[in-house]
Amino acid sequence: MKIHAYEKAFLYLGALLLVAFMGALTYAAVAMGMNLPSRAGSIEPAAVRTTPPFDEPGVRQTGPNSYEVVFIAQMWSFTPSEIRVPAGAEVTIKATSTDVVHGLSIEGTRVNLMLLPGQITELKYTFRRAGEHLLICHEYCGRAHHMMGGRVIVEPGATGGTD
Ligand SMILES: [Cu+2]
Repeated sequence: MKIHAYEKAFLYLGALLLVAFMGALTYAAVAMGMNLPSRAGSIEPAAVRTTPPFDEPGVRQTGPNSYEVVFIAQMWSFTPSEIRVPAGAEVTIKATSTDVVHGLSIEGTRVNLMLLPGQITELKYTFRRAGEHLLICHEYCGRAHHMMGGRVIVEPGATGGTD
């Protein structure tokens, strides 16, 4: 059986694209350090406020240029509702919900998390530029969902400027 030349070309093209996309994914994950929000453990929703690290929500420095931010989401607010982190630092966000499903989105960034009761969600992120971002819940969570928000203030970092 003879394979038409065009058919063969398309087969090669398909294979080539697969390799190219796998390469792009690998590059993003390994070289650029992009990672998806991941499930970082389970937690008893009723005991969130007494379970570390959620017993002390907020920002804490964990290294020379790394920070941990712990958020609790509940109807209809975030604790804390305002955080300050330096630009250029590696920020590990850990968050969970005490009641229903909430979302945690930081406007203008790729931070977009689902917060499920019983689950800890984690994401590493670096804010490149100083500035202010809205923090919003993007998962309808009841009557006052539209009130559920806050602010993320990125301060000029030691390493970066305000580019
Ligand atoms: Cu909501």
